[in-house]
Amino acid sequence: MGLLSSKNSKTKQARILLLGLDSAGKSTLLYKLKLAKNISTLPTIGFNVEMIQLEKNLSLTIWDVGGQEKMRTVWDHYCENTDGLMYVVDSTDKQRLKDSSRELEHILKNEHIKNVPVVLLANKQDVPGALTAEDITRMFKVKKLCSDRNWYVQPCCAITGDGLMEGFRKLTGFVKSHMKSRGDALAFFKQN
Ligand SMILES: Nc1nc2c(ncn2[C@@H]2O[C@H](COP(=O)(O)OP(=O)(O)OP(=O)(O)O)[C@@H](O)[C@H]2O)c(=O)[nH]1
Ligand SMILES: [Mg+2]
Repeated sequence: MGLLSSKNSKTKQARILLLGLDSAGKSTLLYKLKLAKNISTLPTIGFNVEMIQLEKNLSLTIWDVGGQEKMRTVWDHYCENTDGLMYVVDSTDKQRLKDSSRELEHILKNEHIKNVPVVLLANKQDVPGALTAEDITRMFKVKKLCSDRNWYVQPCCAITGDGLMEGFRKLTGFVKSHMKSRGDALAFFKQN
């Protein structure tokens, strides 16, 4: 999928947290992106971590944390040092949309990810009747929920890979400007 493999000393590292309810498609999309193929997944107990480089000078360390109810209680412990949040929604799971938006609302209150940019992936767009990115933006009240940070809602399909690169590129762009503004603020405090 056009991943870059070269590394150089100027390559910065960004920590990306990949969250969403169980069965949203997090592990499927992570390995589609990493290996460019479909793997059959099992529910993630604990986490998967993979490094992916989509562009020169920025390497993403992606933490895919299991989304089952008992796992959600530990999401907070993964937030420290996070530069970007990728939140995956199963756009066909209409019964659990409220649960998903409640979990997103909860995690966004974590002090460690204050102002950290968010991309929501409206996954499983290959399934007829899936909610659109616009539906999810409205139902999750994303504008209000994310008023203190950069955000975007990207439709995708983890099986075909459609929309994945776009979603990660969007997040990467946000992450770079977030890191830069944080770096600028640090430099300012050091000088003054
Ligand atoms: N039709 C369709 N199925 C998908 C898509 N993405 C994932 N799936 C399926 O959804 C199921 C769950 O996918 P996982 O990637 O294991 O979900 P997860 O979010 O990692 O789940 P946990 O590890 O339990 O948190 C699997 O059967 C996948 O094949 C998609 O875009 N379209
Ligand atoms: Mg998983």
